[in-house]
Amino acid sequence: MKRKVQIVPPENFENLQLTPAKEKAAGVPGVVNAMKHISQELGIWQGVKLLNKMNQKDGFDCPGCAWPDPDGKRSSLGEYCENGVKAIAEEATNRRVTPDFFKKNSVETLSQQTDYWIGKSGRITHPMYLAKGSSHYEQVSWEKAFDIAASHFAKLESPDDAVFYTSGRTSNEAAYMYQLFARQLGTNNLPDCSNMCHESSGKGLIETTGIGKGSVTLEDLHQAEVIMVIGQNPGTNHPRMLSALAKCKENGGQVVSINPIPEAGNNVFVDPQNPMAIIKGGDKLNDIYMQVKINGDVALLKAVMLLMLEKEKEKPGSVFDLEFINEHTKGYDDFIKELEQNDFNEAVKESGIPESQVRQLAQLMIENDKIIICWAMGLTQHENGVQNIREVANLLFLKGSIGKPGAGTCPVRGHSNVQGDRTMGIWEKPKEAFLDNLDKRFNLSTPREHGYDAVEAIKAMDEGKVKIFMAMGGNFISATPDSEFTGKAVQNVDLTIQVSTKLNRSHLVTGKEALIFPCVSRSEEDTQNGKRQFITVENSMGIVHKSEGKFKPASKELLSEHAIIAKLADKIFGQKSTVNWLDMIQDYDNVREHIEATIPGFDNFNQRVRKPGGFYLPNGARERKFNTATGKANFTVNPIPKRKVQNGNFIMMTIRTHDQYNTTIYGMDDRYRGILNERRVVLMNPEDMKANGFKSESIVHLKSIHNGESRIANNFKIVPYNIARGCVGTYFPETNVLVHVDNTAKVSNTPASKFIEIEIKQA
Ligand SMILES: Nc1nc2c(c(=O)[nH]1)N[C@H]1C(S)=C(S)[C@@H](COP(=O)(O)OP(=O)(O)OC[C@H]3O[C@@H](n4cnc5c(=O)[nH]c(N)nc54)[C@H](O)[C@@H]3O)O[C@H]1N2
Ligand SMILES: Nc1nc2c(c(=O)[nH]1)N[C@H]1C(S)=C(S)[C@@H](COP(=O)(O)OP(=O)(O)OC[C@H]3O[C@@H](n4cnc5c(=O)[nH]c(N)nc54)[C@H](O)[C@@H]3O)O[C@H]1N2
Ligand SMILES: [Mo]
Repeated sequence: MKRKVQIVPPENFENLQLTPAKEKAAGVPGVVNAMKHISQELGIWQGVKLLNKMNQKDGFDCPGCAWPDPDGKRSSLGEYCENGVKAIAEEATNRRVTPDFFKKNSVETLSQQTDYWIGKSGRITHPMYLAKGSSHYEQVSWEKAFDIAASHFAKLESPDDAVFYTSGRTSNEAAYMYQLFARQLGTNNLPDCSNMCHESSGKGLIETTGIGKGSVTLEDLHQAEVIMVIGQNPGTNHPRMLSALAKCKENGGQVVSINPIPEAGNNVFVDPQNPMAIIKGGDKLNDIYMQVKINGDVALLKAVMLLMLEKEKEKPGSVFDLEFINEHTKGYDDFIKELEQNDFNEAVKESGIPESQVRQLAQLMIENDKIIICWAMGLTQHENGVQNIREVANLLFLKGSIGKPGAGTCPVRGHSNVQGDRTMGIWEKPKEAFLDNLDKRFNLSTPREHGYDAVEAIKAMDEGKVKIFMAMGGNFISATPDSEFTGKAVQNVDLTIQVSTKLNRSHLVTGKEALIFPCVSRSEEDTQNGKRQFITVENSMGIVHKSEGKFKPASKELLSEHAIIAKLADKIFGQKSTVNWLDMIQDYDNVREHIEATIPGFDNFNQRVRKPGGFYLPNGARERKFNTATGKANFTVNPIPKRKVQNGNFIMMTIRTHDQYNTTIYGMDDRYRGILNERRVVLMNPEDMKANGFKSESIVHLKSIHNGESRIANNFKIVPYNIARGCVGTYFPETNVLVHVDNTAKVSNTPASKFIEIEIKQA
């Protein structure tokens, strides 16, 4: 019998409370809020002990974001932020999901709960199995769990009928083993959360700068004359970045924020680790705030570059870095030709920003040449996401603002090791040279055909092509677009396997059979072969460093991700395997030796990573060595996007609250935005409310339209907010049901989660 599980979270309201949006980020309220979370999850003393180990050189890496730690001295108060504390509290919680919990609750009843409730039920303690047609998970031994999985792998007609998803928390070592496992099996079906995140950055940057990562270091941010923060909310999602912005300002730099809403951290920042700053009331971080329309960024950059060009023409060499352009770039003439075809007034209008402000920004660009552009999902999750990034690169190239101190590209990564996972080969489109290295090292013949990315994997599941779906972390059901469609697609799969720390919707909306492999988290001790192991991660700036868990695992039954992969692989490939799987978990140094032998930049890995602070990976763009197809930094042509919505409809962006980590809901408040105790809200400009007859807290239903198909989500409350006209904001994952699976970025195939055309109807 088919289980009737709920794919989309319930559409009930909590109890909305509106307060004024905050101007200041962090500070005392941040500390208080963080402490509240930690004491709820694990008690105050245990919490403080835990915090002291976070982001110290001998401690563990914060599982929150990928922002780098300072290279030099670390604060004795601990290098953490409010949201890092929440991330750790969530993972170190005392609550447990035991076999008894699963006995009491069927998957159907659990699926009727909100994601918040599901997540708060706690850490999973034992391997669990959901048999075909069964309503409840049952406890199984690891042996049995691996047997069940292996029997499915043995039945596969083609290795491409299996898909291996990765979320970005997995360590370098586990990621390396996981991709090797998939490739030994014979598939490149390795979609990851990056497909939904910074894929557009990777694609845009590889083409233009030759490396799919940013070029700057933390020190560069401190030295920059201008930092532009476009499409990013650092106050909530990368709070430690605020310290870097504050340093830049201390050194005389200026910060520009470009966003449809004025986010708290961009305005005033109070460093919670600096008592003086708390007393003083904080630094104003933002010199210019520009309220761009959703997806008005290319238009804005064009308008700015037109003004720069005008000045440059008056006196060649006075604005552009002609030496850099001549020596290091290709495509300048074509780029300028297209730029000149744009009408300045048109571009200004498309951006939604007053002309005087556009001129102000252009002036900054004309007068300075140590410029850094930081961005995140506000640029990548658009149909033209890749073009957005390419246009950012164009602006930096004009100024020669790359590969020198205080200048360059800064895509601010999401998950704490998402960048490292890619370096380790978690990618559906691997490079030949890397596969050749694997073949040589392990005596394999790895597949060359590219695999599915996240959206393609959903479509393959929908078409019944996928027999096994395995996920190394993450919450595929709630994180992916088109929830109903995706949920149904996943239910076509024969077996889904989740390697997880905490319960989430992906354990409830499953394949016909399902396995849960519970694993050790990053803050916990990992002992193999009687010896304490450490793992390594790579942060947003390409620094590889070690991380060692300090706390007792949540349950004695947990295995590390590494052990899970090794044992499963050993079971499947057995005696004949040319890869010695069990050897790798004798000591993770052995995995690191394989990494060193197959991935450039990891020479003397085991020695170098033991040095406090770790080491930088090679980065061509940082040294003006552009490893692109042309061997130069490539200018590109990116016309202003023409995507329009029908009259009366709105453009919706789906964003994070201050109280969530992607699909993990820490709490019900979006404190900085002043929206408390409710997630089903629509942030709308008061003028738009008036024009449409909505009042504060009016109840509405949302209908999205894409290529003539619609999707519906009911019950949201209108919240008056300072947001660009014609644009609205809602929270994900609640509104993922509205993101059509075909609404993706060209080239990167990233869901356009920041551009959804919707109709809003009074309930
Ligand atoms: N606490 C916490 N930290 C996190 C996460 C979390 O959920 N919680 N998630 C992690 C992950 S995986 C990621 S990828 C990052 C995400 O970090 P962000 O990208 O900062 O996260 P979003 O909430 O998606 O915010 C996107 C921002 O872009 C703006 N925006 C939307 N559309 C546009 C546009 O068209 N143009 C411009 N200029 N701006 C636009 C929005 O108003 C919002 O401020 O954070 C990471 N860190
Ligand atoms: N509409 C909309 N959709 C989006 C986005 C958006 O802005 N709007 N953002 C997208 C982005 S940027 C991203 S990155 C994706 C995120 O997609 P995912 O990475 O798939 O989702 P998360 O919510 O981060 O995954 C959380 C789960 O990971 C598991 N987990 C946590 N720590 C560990 C660990 O150490 N090991 C293991 N094995 N498991 C662990 C827990 O079970 C937890 O429930 O979502 C995307 N979806
Ligand atoms: Mo992300």
